[in-house]
Amino acid sequence: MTEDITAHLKEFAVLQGADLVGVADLRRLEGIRTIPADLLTPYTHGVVFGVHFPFDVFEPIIDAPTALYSRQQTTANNLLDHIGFRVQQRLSSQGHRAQALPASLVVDKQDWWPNLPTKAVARAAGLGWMGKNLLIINPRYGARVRYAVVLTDAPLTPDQPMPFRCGNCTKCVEACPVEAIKGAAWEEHPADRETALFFDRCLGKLKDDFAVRPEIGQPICGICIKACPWTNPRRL
Ligand code: B12
Ligand code: SF4
Ligand code: SF4
Repeated sequence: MTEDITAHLKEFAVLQGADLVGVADLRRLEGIRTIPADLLTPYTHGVVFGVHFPFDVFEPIIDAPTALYSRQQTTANNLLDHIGFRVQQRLSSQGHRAQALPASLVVDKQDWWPNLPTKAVARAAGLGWMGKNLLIINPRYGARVRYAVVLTDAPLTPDQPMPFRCGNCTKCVEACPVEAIKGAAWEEHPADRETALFFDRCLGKLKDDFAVRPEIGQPICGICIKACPWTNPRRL
């Protein structure tokens, strides 16, 4: 029965445009910082969906993001927000609680913190592992996927997280223009973002350099997305 509800919900999300869908048991996120602090209290599961970019969008990215990538990131965010809204409507009309979280909303502007770190939910939902570049690495698309979440109390069947598969690879570490990626490894996730990154170096590059370029206009990069061998479909 819960399998049926879950399968139908996943099919619905795919019909709305999702390429990947997973369900996280929110008990796996115990201790994570949320805004507000009691955000997760009414909910038991997080439905996570992802939309991918073709590798072509990243191929021209050498040492800076492109105007095409910037525009497509906005399109992906809009699509994710649309899918989230529709999944939320469906769950709600079936009598369940549901709260869609947007693809890209920074709530604590000092600390660059969202309502809920999406990657933690995507990892718990089995959509990928947290790579050394602190991105979710999906076995099919690598890091060229954006994600969003709907929180719900619907009785769904959760997916299982996958193991860390970066191994000895250091491609993202070598590619980062500001040497922000430390190359650390972990079993599930780093204790905090400083374990993985020199955070200020990454943020500084995106905010004070890329985002102020007129053709970019937002803090994006794409270099450590492209560098990951799992991102490139022609790697084999
Ligand atoms: C603010 C923000 C930024 C800021 C700050 C980044 C940061 N890491 O905090 C800046 C502008 C620098 C940035 C940069 C980038 N971002 Co950004 N960003 C966000 C945003 C809005 C919030 C990130 C966040 O939660 N920060 C808080 C930190 C601490 O959380 P975290 O990075 O997820 O890592 C922690 C947890 O996940 C934790 N964890 C995992 N499981 C568990 C379980 C438990 C119990 C606990 C306690 C913790 C835990 O482990 C990590 C350390 O604690 C998210 C969207 C969202 N709502 O989540 C997008 C998001 C993370 N960004 C994304 C992307 C793609 C990028 C960039 C590549 C830029 C670009 N678009 O080209 C770079 C990558 C930088 C990097 N190597 O990390 C994507 C990642 C997709 C993916 N495949 O992983 C996201 C998810 C947006 C989306 N809708 O898809 N970003
Ligand atoms: S987003 Fe860019 S600056 Fe930040 S870690 Fe990745 S490659 Fe480095
Ligand atoms: S480039 Fe290598 S080390 Fe970095 S995230 Fe991808 S597999 Fe992991």
